[in-house]
Amino acid sequence: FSASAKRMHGGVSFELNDEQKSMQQLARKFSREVILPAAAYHDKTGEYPTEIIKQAWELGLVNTHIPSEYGGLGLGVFDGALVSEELSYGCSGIQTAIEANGLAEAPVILFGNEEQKKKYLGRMTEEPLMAGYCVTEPGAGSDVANVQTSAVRDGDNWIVNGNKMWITNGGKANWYFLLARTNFDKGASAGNAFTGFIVDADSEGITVGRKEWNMGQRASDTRGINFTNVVVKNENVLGKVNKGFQIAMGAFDTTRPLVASAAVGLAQRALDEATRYSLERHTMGKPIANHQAISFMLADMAIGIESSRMMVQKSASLRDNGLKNTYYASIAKALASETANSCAANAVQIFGGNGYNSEYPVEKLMRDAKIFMIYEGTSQIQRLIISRLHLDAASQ
Ligand code: CS8
Ligand code: FAD
Repeated sequence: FSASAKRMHGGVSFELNDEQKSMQQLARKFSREVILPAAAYHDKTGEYPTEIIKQAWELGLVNTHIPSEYGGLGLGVFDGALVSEELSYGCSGIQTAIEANGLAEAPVILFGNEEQKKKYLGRMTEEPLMAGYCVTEPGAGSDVANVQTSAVRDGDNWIVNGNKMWITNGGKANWYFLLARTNFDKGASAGNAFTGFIVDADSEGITVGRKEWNMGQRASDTRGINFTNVVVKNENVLGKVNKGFQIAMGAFDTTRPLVASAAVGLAQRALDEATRYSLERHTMGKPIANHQAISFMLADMAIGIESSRMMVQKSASLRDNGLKNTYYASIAKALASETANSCAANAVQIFGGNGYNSEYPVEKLMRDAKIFMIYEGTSQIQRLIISRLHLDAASQ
């Protein structure tokens, strides 16, 4: 089609613009040349990838959503998703460490006042610092409304007590977004019971637990955090008192498409590894790619990846255009995380015995993939959100 014929046919252009292409290329080059070769080392040792994050930060691949007023690139969700996919291709554990900054920053970007943005977003662009998002607790993960950490007003301060669990960047963060209960009326709804705070990680009374040794994404730092009589200034309240649940949830509308794009990155890596291997490995006198059972597995992987990437782009574009995207963000998150798991499992299958061995890259992909179905809301919780919104729409 000529350009004018394309216009006549209408529809959406899936072509990236030049800026998007160059951002994608930058992230791709960095991921393949720096992250990918270091991935096995960080997986085996669990060592935090401080130097890699620093290099990524210098290239502008960290904190991509911070607005330009505070020193960032101010990328939208769509453009950020291009970066997330590429970084995750190299190692989703290292990508998660980087992206957890974005999750902690999202509530500040969306609901912070000018002073808070200058202070807490500004410093992230001045130095390669990390941040963490503290919502989950030992007894409350999917059920955020059951969060027990409390914050009680004391003059110009709030006194925070409680335990958070599974906090990414927990031991590396300079500051945390924290969700705490501030309304103790038994009948108070979730939407009126919690407040969001920014908490300096060096505050007295914060004790960070051991690094958890997880199934996969071992480069990432996951910890429990105890808050005992931690004093937080009233100026660090985000948005309105008792309206923190909406802040914690609102952030996910930005970050779930990004988690989904990271899952796509892992899935694409699994497909590329499996394709290469299936062309090299011969059985019964031909490359295994020429056995239909194998080539159809590659086709299934491609189907999952292409459709997941489309959902990432749709959910991200809606958000960037100021439209409600909760339904699509959950569809993208559920679809892409399950695609990553099926692609990684297929890649292991295609590698045969070698796939089960840690000298080859795909067993790591399979271990790394599982968390995509758990963090930022499990696959069951995504279905809960999708079904609620679907039925709400159906009853109108
Ligand atoms: O509890 C909700 C939920 O989403 N649970 C899953 C929790 C989750 O996803 N946790 C992830 C933690 S972070 C993490 O894992 C990081 S991973 C590592 C870093 C990776 C970096 C890449 C729920 C189950 C969906 C809902 O719970 P309910 O208790 O049923 O609450 P609701 O009645 O739905 O809502 C209560 C109020 O909140 C408002 N709300 C709900 N959704 C939204 C969105 N935006 C804004 N506000 C929202 N999306 C809702 O409107 C209610 O407010 P009202 O004012 O009362 O009407
Ligand atoms: P539960 O809520 O106890 O769920 C257990 C099972 O029951 C799951 O299969 C779940 O899907 C299912 N289930 C629960 N409720 C329902 C329901 N209503 N309907 C159907 N099924 C249901 N949290 C943070 O706040 N910040 C972080 O940075 C962070 N990073 C993480 C990093 C890692 C490596 C891990 C493992 C977790 C992280 N989390 C973080 C926590 C993560 O978001 C939670 O683990 C997740 O939301 C699930 O909560 P849970 O573990 O308490 O499981």
